[in-house]
Amino acid sequence: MAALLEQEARRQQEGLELIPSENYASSAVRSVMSSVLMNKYSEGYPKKRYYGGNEVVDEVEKLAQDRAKELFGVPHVNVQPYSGSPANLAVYLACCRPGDTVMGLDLTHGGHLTHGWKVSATGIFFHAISYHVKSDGRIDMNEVRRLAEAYKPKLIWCGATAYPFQVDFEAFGEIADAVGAYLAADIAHIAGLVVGGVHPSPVPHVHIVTTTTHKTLRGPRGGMILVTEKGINKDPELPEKIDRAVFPGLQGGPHDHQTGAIALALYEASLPSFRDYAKQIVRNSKVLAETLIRRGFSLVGNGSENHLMLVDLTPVFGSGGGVFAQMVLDAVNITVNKNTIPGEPMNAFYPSGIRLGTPAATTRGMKEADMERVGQWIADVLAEFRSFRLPEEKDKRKSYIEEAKTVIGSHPTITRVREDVKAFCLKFPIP
Ligand code: DSN
Repeated sequence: MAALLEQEARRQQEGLELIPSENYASSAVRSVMSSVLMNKYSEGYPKKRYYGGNEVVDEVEKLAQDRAKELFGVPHVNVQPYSGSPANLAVYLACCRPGDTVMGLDLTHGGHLTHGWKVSATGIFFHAISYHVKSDGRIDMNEVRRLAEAYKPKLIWCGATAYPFQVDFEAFGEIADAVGAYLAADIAHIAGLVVGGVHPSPVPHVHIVTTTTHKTLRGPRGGMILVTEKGINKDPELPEKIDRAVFPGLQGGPHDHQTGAIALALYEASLPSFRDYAKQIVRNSKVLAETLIRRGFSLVGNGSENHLMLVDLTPVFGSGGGVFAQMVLDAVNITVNKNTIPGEPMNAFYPSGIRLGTPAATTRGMKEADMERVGQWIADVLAEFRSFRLPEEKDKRKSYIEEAKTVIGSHPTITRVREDVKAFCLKFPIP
């Protein structure tokens, strides 16, 4: 295990992390995460526990709750969800009955699995209707309105997992109010941008907010559910319904070490330096997007307004080419994830795009000029392999990809760029 930890630390130090949902928590956050708090069981909530010995844990949880309430400006928060998906499932349990109609952004258009996608429990147990983005990459609010009026959903999700623009929470709020739906904003990706003041907050417009704590918020892995004033006005029992849905509805004992680390991350996010961090994430993303566009790449929506971008690789590799881009970039120590693009011509396993983002690189102190350098490397190496094509015959794909891996591994451009990326990364320590 020690050897594996060392290998992973080296991989992180010598590589460039561009997966937009990843980040580096501070060493203080990591210390709390591995602290004695992990030894405790504390089913229930502060002052209402099923086990003894929770006098300290009660204070830990209250600290996390108070900091979240203050930072996001909400009257109620639950800090116990193990992560984002359990947080979202708790919202369904609190607001809906099995079979109720719900609405969310289509997965291949940037939505999350838990916003009602067919293979998720949320799509199996609920009648999920999807809305989409338009050809300009932005959410089709006319379609959202039309579907909401036609289907009268109990719950509408706004927020995304692969969407390069700001979300118009106000417009969603008007639509949800008009049809009497609960409106939940999943800000897992953008929570740090909201707190940092570079993305509008959903809080005035929605009833519920869910988030993870480890993406742009830069805390430990974890989740939170916030209930807004607007939510309590719609349904005074909403805080209690959410708490009951998390425990005992879905979870047992909360992870107290995670709660403690969330409390610390929320403190870090309240510091003025975090606002600078959030601004720099967005600036870096814009420069990376502009560099790729200048080098001839096609971006969904032609840019980035937040921390991420989606590159449509159909002009480079044809359909399903995201897998080649991920492999080529992996070979030069640049980590991205293959991703579907709106109107995906292939499927989620062989998608036609990649998703890139700047939260982790920005934590390491990289700035605009560095992002331009990174964009040039990406363009240089992808251009070398533009002849790769995913075979139409399904049974030939695996062997073609294996052969492609061998070609990539022995290519001189790859060896050169990998050394350049490594030397570059070593200049930017990780916490
Ligand atoms: N896995 C997360 C992401 O990468 O966006 C969403 O759950």
